[in-house]
Amino acid sequence: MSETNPAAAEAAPHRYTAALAAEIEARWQDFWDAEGTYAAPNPKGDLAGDPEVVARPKKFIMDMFPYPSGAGLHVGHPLGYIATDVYARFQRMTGHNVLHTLGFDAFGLPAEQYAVQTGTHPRVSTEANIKNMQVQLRRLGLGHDKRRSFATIDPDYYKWTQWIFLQIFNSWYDQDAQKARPISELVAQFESGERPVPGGRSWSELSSVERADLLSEYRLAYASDAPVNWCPGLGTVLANEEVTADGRSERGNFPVFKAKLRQWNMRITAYADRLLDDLDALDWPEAIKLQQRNWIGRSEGARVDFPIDGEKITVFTTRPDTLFGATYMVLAPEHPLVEKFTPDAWPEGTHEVWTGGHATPAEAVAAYRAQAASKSDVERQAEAKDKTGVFTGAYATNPVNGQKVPVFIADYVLMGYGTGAIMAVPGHDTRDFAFARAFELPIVCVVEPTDGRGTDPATWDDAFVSHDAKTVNSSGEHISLDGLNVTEAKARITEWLEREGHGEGTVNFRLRDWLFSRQRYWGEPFPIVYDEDGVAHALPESMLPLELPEVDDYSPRTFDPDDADTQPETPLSRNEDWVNVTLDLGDGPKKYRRETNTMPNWAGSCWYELRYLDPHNSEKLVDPEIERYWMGPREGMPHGGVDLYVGGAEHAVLHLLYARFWSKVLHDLGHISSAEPFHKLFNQGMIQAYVYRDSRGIAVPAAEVEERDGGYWYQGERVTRLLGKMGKSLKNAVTPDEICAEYGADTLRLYEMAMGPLDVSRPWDTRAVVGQFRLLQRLWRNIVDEATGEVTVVDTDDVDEDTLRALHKAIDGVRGDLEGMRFNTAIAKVTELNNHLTKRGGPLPRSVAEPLVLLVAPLAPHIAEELWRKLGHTDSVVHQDFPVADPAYVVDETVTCVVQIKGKVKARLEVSPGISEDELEKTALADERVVAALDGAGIRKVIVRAPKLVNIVPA
Ligand code: ANZ
Repeated sequence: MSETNPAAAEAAPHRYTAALAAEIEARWQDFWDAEGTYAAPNPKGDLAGDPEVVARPKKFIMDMFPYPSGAGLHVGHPLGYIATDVYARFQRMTGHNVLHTLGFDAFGLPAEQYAVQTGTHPRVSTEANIKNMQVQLRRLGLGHDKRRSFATIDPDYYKWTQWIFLQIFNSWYDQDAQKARPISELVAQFESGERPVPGGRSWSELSSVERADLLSEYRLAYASDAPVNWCPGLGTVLANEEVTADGRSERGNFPVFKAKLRQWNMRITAYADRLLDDLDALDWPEAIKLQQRNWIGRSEGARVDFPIDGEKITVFTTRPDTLFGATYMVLAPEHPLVEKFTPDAWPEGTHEVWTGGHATPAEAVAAYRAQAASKSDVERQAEAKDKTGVFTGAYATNPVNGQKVPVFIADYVLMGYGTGAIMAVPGHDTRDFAFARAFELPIVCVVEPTDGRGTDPATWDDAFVSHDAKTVNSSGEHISLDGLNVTEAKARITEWLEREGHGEGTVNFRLRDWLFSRQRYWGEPFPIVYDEDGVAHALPESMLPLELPEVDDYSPRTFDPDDADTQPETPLSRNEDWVNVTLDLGDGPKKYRRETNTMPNWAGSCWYELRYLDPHNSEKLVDPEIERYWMGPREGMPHGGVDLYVGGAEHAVLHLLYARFWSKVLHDLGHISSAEPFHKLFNQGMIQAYVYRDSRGIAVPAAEVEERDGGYWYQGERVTRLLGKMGKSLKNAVTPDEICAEYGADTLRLYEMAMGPLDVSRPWDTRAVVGQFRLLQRLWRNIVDEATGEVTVVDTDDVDEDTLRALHKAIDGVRGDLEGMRFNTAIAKVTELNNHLTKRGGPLPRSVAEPLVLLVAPLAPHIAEELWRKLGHTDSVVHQDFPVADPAYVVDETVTCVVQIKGKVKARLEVSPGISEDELEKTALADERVVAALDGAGIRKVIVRAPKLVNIVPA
């Protein structure tokens, strides 16, 4: 490149080179920091500021904050951060008060595992990683309000995470009011008798343990002995979401077992309906909304009771209309009623296929249960055709026709969904069909096939599944559904079931309560202590934050990964001095034991948007007025929230669902006005990179691969190339630091934004970066004399038409593109304008140079700031008004209009393509040549075909 050529450098000492970029960028970054250029004023409090700025419309623009990993950033990480920064800068230049900052999501396993390996305290390594990342991010020129940054590990921050936990613990969901309310209001209802205490006793008669147990049935955060995913290899329990489809831990790939443990849970299921309904008003990608809807999984159906031995088995079905086709039942192997109904011996003549060759039902059940326990829910639900199960020896009664139906256990029915029991309708459910065929169970057709297969299931290869067909074979003594369509039949049967006391219509959700305990060190301690009766007590707010104690060993005790009979042992439990405390919780000093689990990694990211608003408030999580200002509901945003949230699509469900849930609880309790955290969500694509592998399949350093003879070579060996993720392990990471050193941050920013539409994944190509560097060099050269460093701009009103058109078209296009987050096309338009100016040559008029610099400012802020200063301005480019196009120059070039008189061409006019018929007629008739040709003759008729033809018929 020319800038490395000493002769060229001598001839052009003021060329835009990497060295000059580095100097400019460092200087402006220092300036911005010193001036607080990106400080967004609050309406009150310690961050209050200029009322004129506060009075502007607000924009709260946010990124999914990073985990400060030890590896630092590669060029893929800042893609979203650069995009939000460009967008935020544009919003600042179009009259908004813009809040844009970035914190760190800093609790989590990697730091803990590093601590286990090296003995370094997780805080020490995490803080070092944060420092390193801050340096890397600062180098990119991101316009963050740094006063608002924090890390989730800061005690000042997690104090409020703990405080929110207590809010949730101390509240219950009032189904009538459809909102959370303080638990004290529930206690008052029990005390006054307004709400009867289950079991018939009065509140005052209950012991403290009984009261606590009763309340934990209602609390939104509650401890329960729940079946959990216990992973001995990691020494911790995992949320369902952290377990892979084949029943192993996502992290570490260890086996995961179902075990019963006392764990904290969050009753997110209480909010299922609202989490679903409120999605409608959010401006999110449809794909993400769909994933949330599926995750919540609302199913309308019925609960139906099947009598058995004077008791009943209740099933959940979405197809009560098929009740006449229910020929057997299935319970989940773990269903608590299994033992109860299992007889001592097989009924006379029980088929060998049903018994599985076992001597007694009890033996068959025990053997099958052991087999089922080793499979994950996902494996059990897989659509495999070979269904397994075993007969329990019991028969129940189909309430609709009195028929005896055999009761099986099979692992395709899950305990955690519906009631853990189903009525099987093999004619119309694929899994039931496969099972019925395997176990030689009757199959009845109750929904008339519409595909011509006929109504005899003996001839079918599969179930007939349809929601849009007529009911058949469904008439009994008490009710008939024949001839009704599915919807009508569902309504009729549900009404009958309710009337006869056999069941009721119900809604079922796939969503489960959120398992909230982790057996980890590096997380938020629970602000909970247990008294000598084991009753959980909330710590008072005055005891927050409850800080993490020092321990000798950070790791949870891990076990033989295959040993299911182990139990977690938490790191915090080893610090006996911390665990056993004497506290006065209002009734005198007493001995307590602290909770020794910690919160899951999701906790800190559930509410961080709120803390950005008022980060130093020591009295409140956030001041209500400040929250209302930045996040309150407004036109088009009925639930309020952040104006723009950018991050990866991998957070479609967990983080976004948990954060929505916490927002709703805080909203219900009156702490915040917004009921949704993120109004608009945007998922950026990924920056991919080529992975080169040798013949053994091992990744080789991408930077050392040569391309020749149509192939790729590493150390003389041919290697293969595939597009994949970027990262250290694939030896293809490129760091922003390298690119900044070679070209500067502005070039890196432009390159990342120019690579393609933001929501599309794109391959990184270091060799292409120079293209954007050249754009900046030409921009610089259009304004600055490379020999003297002087600005070449001239003050003149005399600007050629072509240049005005190029300028205003660019302004118009770039404005629309930045607003629409189409950064790649915005850069294309800037490039086009700049190329036009380069070709035009000569000194640039100031009236062109200045808007050009302003157009570039959101994208490449350092060079823009430098040029703005060189153009003689003393204030920062950051707060200038973004240029507005003159519409007169935006319309396309003119088109030629032919004017005819009696069919003969008399004149050609250059007109705007959008000209109206009236205007065109007037213009034609006023044209000198036309006036001359008419020579005073009157006009009979004018035919106008705008914009290309005017035909005049003289009188
Ligand atoms: C009878 C029936 C007939 C069903 C038919 C379906 C089709 P969604 O839509 O996902 O809510 N089911 C209920 N509980 C289950 C459990 N714990 N494990 C496995 N399967 C269970 O699915 C509801 C349907 O899944 C229910 O409706 C039930 O089968 C089954 F033609 O009942 B259905």
